[in-house]
Amino acid sequence: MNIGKARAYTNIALIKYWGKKDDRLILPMNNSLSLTLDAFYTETSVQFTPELPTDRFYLDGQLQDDAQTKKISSFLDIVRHKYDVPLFAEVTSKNFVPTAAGLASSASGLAALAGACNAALDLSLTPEELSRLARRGSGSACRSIFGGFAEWQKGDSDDTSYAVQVSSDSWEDELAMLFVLVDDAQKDVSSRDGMKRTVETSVFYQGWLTAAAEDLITAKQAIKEKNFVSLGETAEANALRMHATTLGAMPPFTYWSPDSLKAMNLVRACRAEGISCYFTMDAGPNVKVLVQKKNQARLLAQFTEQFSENQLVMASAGPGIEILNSERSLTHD
Ligand code: 2P0
Repeated sequence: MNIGKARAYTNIALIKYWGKKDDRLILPMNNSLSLTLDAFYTETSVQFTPELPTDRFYLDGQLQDDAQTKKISSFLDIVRHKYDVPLFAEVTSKNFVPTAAGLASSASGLAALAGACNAALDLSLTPEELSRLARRGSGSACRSIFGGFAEWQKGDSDDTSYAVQVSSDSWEDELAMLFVLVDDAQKDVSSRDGMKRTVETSVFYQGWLTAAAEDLITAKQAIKEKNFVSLGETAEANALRMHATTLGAMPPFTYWSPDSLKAMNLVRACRAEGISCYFTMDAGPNVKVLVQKKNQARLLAQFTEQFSENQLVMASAGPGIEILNSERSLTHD
């Protein structure tokens, strides 16, 4: 069988995916919109083989235990079922992150795995089909099939829920994102559990859905017009709205740490000094700051005064998924 290998870059949502209407198929409650970034990516190779009695998963050179292999195996089960492959697989993954920041991303990881399966099994999937497949592994992974801006259109079935490229006339090349890594600790509430609890219990959830639909329209218009202030303001407001839903859940929770607030306040202070920049946050305490490339040095200088250098990573817009090779194994072809 082939060894399939792919590289996928992580993406950060400017309009967040927060809540599923179908947990098994990973169908989201709302459309989301992201920017793929070049600083963090995953390379994964996959080989299905009759010689294995179970799936084997190596991450950054380490053989993973059953618990750590579960998410990979669940995804491989979907592939085996969908494409009628009665074989276990060896999966080798490497996360490329500039620091030991614990920023391993399910978006890049599951997108790379989907791409590697596509190559290993000679599936010749279209980008749309690959996005649908990656979605089954992790929702946000469906957006990492594309470079630049991507919109995950929620759809209402397995066939109709996938990401598409949002054309921007290469405007994303003028943008950058500063990652402020405020905390390495394991998060208390996974994004999967957090969004589920929020959908089921948050008194603010309906408000989130109404606002997110409007935010998406505004953000897409801002991209079309290359209006940085409008895109930034909308993304920042959207992130705060998502995080507000967690406070209205039962039991309530938050992903913010004191250092998250410190970073958010610094973004506001930078704006007051004339540096146009906007923050967003995901299901963890790290803060990401959207800025135009022309201002990135000034932004970085401000953050360097309050955070250590190894907490700060500047990223540019990144490419879509790349199939690296598709070798034929000499031993069992
Ligand atoms: C996003 N997040 O749009 C949102 C914002 C976190 C906050 O997508 O359950 O790992 O595998 O579909 O994709 C993180 O959730 O969740 C995420 P699953 P995923 O980027």
